[in-house]
Amino acid sequence: MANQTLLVNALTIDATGTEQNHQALFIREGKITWRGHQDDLPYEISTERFDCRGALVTPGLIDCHTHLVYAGSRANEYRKRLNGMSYQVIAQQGGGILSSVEQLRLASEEELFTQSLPRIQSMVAQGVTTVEIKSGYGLNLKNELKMLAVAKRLGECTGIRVVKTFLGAHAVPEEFLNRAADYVDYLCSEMLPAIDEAKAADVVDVFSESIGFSLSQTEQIFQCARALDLPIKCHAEQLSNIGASALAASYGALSCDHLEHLDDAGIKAMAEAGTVAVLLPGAFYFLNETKKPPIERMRAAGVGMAIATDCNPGSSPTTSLPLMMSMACRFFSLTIPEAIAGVTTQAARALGLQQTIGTLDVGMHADIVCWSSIFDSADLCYQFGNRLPHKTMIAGQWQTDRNFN
Ligand code: DI6
Ligand code: FE
Repeated sequence: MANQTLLVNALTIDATGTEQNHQALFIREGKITWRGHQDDLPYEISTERFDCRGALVTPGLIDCHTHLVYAGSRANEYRKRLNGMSYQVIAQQGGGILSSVEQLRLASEEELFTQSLPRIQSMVAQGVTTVEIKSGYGLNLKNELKMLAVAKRLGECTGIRVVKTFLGAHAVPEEFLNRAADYVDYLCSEMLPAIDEAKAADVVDVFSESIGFSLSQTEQIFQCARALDLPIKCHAEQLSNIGASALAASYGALSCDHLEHLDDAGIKAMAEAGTVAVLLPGAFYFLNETKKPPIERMRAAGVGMAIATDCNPGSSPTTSLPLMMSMACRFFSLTIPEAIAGVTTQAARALGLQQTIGTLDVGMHADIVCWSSIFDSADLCYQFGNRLPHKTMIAGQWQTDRNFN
């Protein structure tokens, strides 16, 4: 019968990290409808079996923080940084995010799509089935809409789920130089309502930072998002602590991201609000940071931790979520189960999608990755940077058929 698949002999891992052998999953009409030990399969389920041969099967990976739609490159800044110039100084001198804004505004929608497509394809090839994509290099209505339109198109053409986030508050554009307050007014009164009207974004994000937007500007944007019923996220405490995470949590933020400088007040507020901490070890590595997010204290407080690539041209030019898992284990001392949860269940929570994706439970969308050469779940983090052969299913449809048999 069409629209159904039976996976058998799968190695799965539960929320505690315990491995389970000989698992079967039955998928029908795009959803998981049965899961358990294959010996317990009900007799009614009789269809052609797909034998996983004891290899690992995980939920599709979720990259919950990316800026993958961008134009051009910032390799020139990389050279400067290797010579000792800091990310902050480059930004203050008009480089950084603003140099990507300049390149993006010059690119047509078609060029932007063509340049961004290989990045999303590379993610899909590494097991990603849902990706969050932020705007934030347009910084005016026309160009922010252009970015979000490209994000939508990338989802349509690859089949991957895309969550679109409006990050108009990423930097103050040149035409508002030294007039950040005016830019935030423009964002709140014109850009965000128009983006909402066009249904171009699902979430609103703010880069709340000493070199970004202040706490009161951040709150103004959160209020505006709340009035439009849009969920929020926040780039918080990446380079300094200004209390952005506690503020975001008080607005019920889905996630606070980066968090190298997070303090106890922020941890407490996030724990109480159920706000997920999104760890971005690629940016930590690439910016040569030494201050780590307070993992132990977040763990003790029960703050859920997700892991993402932060794929962007300035601080994390990578598309490899499995590599980020490995870095989160090595740099931030996450356990293997935490790293796997970080790109599945916790990443789904960071996008507000935990009811439909991120686990292999019955009733969830059948977004599934078969890791054909992995027989120990630790291998997902251990073999760092390798592109492992796999077979990926999104909503019950196989996406790739690479090296499996
Ligand atoms: N934090 C980041 O890591 C990215 N944006 C942000 O607010 C970096 C964006 C860039 O440098 O282009
Ligand atoms: Fe970011």
